[in-house]
Amino acid sequence: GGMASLSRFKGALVGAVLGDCVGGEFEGAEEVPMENVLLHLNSLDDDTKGDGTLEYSDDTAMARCVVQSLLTRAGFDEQDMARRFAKEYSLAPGRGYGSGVIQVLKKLSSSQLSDVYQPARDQFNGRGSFGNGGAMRVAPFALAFPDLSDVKKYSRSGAMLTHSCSLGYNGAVLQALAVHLSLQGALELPAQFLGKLIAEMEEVEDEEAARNDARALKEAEKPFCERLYRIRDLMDRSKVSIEEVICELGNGIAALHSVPTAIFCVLHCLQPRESLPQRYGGLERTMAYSLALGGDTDTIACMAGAIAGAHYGIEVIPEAWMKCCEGAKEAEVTAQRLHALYHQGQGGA
Ligand code: F2R
Ligand code: MG
Ligand code: MG
Repeated sequence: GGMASLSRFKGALVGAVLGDCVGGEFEGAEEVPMENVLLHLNSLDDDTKGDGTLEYSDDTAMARCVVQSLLTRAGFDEQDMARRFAKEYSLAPGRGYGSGVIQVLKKLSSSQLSDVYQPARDQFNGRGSFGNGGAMRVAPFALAFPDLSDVKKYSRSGAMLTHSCSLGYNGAVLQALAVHLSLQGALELPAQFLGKLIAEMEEVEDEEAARNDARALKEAEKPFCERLYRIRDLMDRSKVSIEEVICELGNGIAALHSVPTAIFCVLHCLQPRESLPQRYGGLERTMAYSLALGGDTDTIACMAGAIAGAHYGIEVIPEAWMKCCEGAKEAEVTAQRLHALYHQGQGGA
């Protein structure tokens, strides 16, 4: 499809759900042989499966809140979004939430709360969470706001409802930027795509709070930029092993150890790879590769799925995969409403 086409919107939202549902099988596994990944993915084509047998987790549960809030309020409303997170958690607490964020979600349901950002600030002795929970749910921000500066501003605020550490919310900003650029067709030129992300993040990380957090956590001066430069190095190598990717970029629950990894998965799978089936298209390759890294597989596949889906569009997503994943069909429908909101913001084009 063309730039910001409906197909790309659907691909992004459905790709994220697919990654979460399909990746849930291996979340927390240290080593995942590609053979096991392919067996799992092949089982989705099995007729006895289907009808949402693979349940979505917190990644999708929270993304759905983001979507509903952005649509209902026709923009970002922190009170409304916070309320939706709290309500969703109270109705379905068993979706595999991070152990820290549960405290925030419980406090957010209190009616006496005057500042919805305060519970997040209180996390981890006032340091705030650097988990990837802000990034895992951020794709809808890129689908609601056509303007890059709005994407940056609101994805940051949306993440800060639960993640007040800059290594948490800036991961969300990076993921939102990646979906935004992919939606514009920027992955046609991968080196330039990465260059744009670096240029944006150089500015995003050039902030007092970010510098302080990086120093306190003994990270590079601009941690996300540093990781993006590592991605550039990895892309320049003729061969890269799974072990090298895990070592350079990580596969963990911290945003710093998963958002750049998800971006790398998409870039690496733009072309056919020896370790992956010939019959696979780019989106299937991205899913398989994300799972084979092990670690936080549902979240890495969810984030990679959103970026890849925005690039390839809905047409490449296997029907059998859609049927197996809870919430995939609904995501396709709501993507249409986000598409309308996005283009309405551009003057009804
Ligand atoms: N939680 C999981 N998976 C593990 C358990 C699965 C489930 N309980 C089961 O039953 O199998 N997955 C989901 O959590 C991740 C997103 O987490 P989020 O929303 O960022 O939560 P939180 O609690 O804020 O952060 C996650 C952990 O990171 C560490 N951490 C964060 N900030 C820290 C800090 N400043 N200092 C020290 N540690 C910090 C803590 O261990 C947090 O618990 C996604 O993977 C999602 O799928
Ligand atoms: Mg999850
Ligand atoms: Mg996860």
